[in-house]
Amino acid sequence: MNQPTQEATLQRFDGRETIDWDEVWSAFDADGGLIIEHFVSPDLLRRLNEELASLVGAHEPGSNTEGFWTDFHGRQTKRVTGLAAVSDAWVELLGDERYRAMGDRYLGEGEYWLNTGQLISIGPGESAQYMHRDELNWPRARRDTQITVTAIFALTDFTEANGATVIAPGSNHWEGALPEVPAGTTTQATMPAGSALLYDGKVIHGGGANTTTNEWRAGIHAGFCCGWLRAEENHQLTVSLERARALPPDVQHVLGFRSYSPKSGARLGLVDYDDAGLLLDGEQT
Ligand SMILES: O=C(O)CCC(=O)C(=O)O
Repeated sequence: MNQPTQEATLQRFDGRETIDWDEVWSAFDADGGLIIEHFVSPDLLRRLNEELASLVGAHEPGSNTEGFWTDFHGRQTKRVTGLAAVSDAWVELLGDERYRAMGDRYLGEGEYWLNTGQLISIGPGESAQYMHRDELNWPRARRDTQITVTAIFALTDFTEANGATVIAPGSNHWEGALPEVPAGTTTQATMPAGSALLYDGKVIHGGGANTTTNEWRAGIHAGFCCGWLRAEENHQLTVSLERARALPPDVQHVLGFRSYSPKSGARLGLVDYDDAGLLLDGEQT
């Protein structure tokens, strides 16, 4: 049923308090998304913004790819990738156990990659993004299989005016590859800087319009995808082996510098028919 059954809204939690994670996951399952305000500590938020400021400053809005992707990307939007190569603060957040719990729960413990860790800065005058499901990155995505889950970490306040993510709660249950979104079924993920929007790859959403004249809405769009899928971002070409060697093992893994080796048995992404991590640990050259 692709119709609203109640007012479109997302449940909210407060990261400064003790969170009942069963409640978080039941909101995730029911609505396809939820907000944890104050997820990132003020100190980590400050370091993220400091470390990423020059990258964003040096980046031009818009996309190099013509056609559909120009609109999807956003003409007034900056998208910066390769963050793990330069930001220790991002590496720290990437290892956050509460964030990783989402991947472990929905995709299997340690059985997923960072799909992309992408700083999205929506600029003044940007129009609303095409509404989509993240799972449609992979054309054979099935309605009954969970292949991707995402967090958007707010680096600035997200407001209705500056482009807070538009989301249709409950659309994770809607039938069809990309059904129409009826009027009245969406809400905006407004949240203070430091908050996290966690959502299901099946939920229909998109960046909001930025109707301000001078505010940039910045967040890190950081999804996980199953280890048997090709990730959107090619982390192994942007993070050097030298940098990778200095990262914590769980971050090495989620960036694809270690192989996919699920409990069920398969092994993918090998080097010399062994775990790619051997390249990092010095047993291979
Ligand atoms: O920036 C946002 O709020 C959402 C962006 C998004 O969904 C995307 O680019 O895939």
